[in-house]
Amino acid sequence: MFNFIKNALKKVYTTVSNRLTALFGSAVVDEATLTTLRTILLEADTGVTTTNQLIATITAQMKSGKLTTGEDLRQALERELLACVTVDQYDRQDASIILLVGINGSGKTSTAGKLAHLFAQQGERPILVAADTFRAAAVQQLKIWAERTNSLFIQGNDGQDPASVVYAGLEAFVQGKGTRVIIDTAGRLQTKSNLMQELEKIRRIISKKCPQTPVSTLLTIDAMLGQNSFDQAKLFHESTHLDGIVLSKMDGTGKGGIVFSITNTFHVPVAYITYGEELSTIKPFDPHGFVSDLLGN
Ligand SMILES: Nc1nc2c(ncn2[C@@H]2O[C@H](COP(=O)(O)OP(=O)(O)OP(=O)(O)O)[C@@H](O)[C@H]2O)c(=O)[nH]1
Ligand SMILES: [Mg+2]
Repeated sequence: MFNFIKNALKKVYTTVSNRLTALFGSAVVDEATLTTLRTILLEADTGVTTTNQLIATITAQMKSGKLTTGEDLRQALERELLACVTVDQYDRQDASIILLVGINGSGKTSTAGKLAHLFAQQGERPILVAADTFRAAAVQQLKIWAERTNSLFIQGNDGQDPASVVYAGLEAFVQGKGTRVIIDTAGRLQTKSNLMQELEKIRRIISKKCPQTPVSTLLTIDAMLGQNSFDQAKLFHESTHLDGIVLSKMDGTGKGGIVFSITNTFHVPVAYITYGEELSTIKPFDPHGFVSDLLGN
């Protein structure tokens, strides 16, 4: 058992796991068992497309006689869910520049602070860049996280071009004032073309100023929004290159299936999950641990 932050995700695990465990106890798996499995997956936010794919694969295995007991079903589901979340794995752990994007309230600023904490604990010196210049309160909010994590804080004036604040942050990085740059952006860009232009401008500044430095663009998604978060994820996916997803507020949902539908739909790996208001409530996503705990292994 991996015990992947089991307590924090209790809500996810107890809601989904208990129902699955009951199915895995079946002596014989039949059509009715798979109908129940389908309902559990859908209610866990796995989404219609991903759920149908999973059920189709498992049905084929049942029909060919390879899957007859509840234990066979557990193994098959584990294999398929793992395949879903390991096809695309997050490989930018070493990125020195992290750009956080996402819609209003999805958890960008909190994630920026939590990442700073995570890196600081590993002996790094984070630089937090307040590129959300649309609201003074947004800058203030990040400043508090910077103080809590002892990070260098870079801010601009109200309404200043976000890209120029990013430039100032990169300048500090190039001068050796920090080892990781974490950029918090605004979530309130109304149209896709606005969004695309804004993110492109920031990306351009980064590649000009730090051409050799690995960059990671992370999209924060509020796990509590479930399938409603898909339209937003789609907007960002179409507007910029995404390296990973931060699934935020996992503590507030009993529906772990969102992990599978997001990765299966967008082919962008979950990089981190967040699960609370505290500094330490962030973890790199561990696909094996997550699946194992979800299945009640
Ligand atoms: N329970 C819980 N709440 C969270 C988590 N992450 C963020 N929140 C809360 O969600 C709300 C929005 O978080 P922010 O970090 O401000 O989100 P944002 O994307 O920066 O929002 P904008 O700047 O308005 O676009 C705040 O009230 C946070 O405290 C989490 O992991 N768990
Ligand atoms: Mg914010």
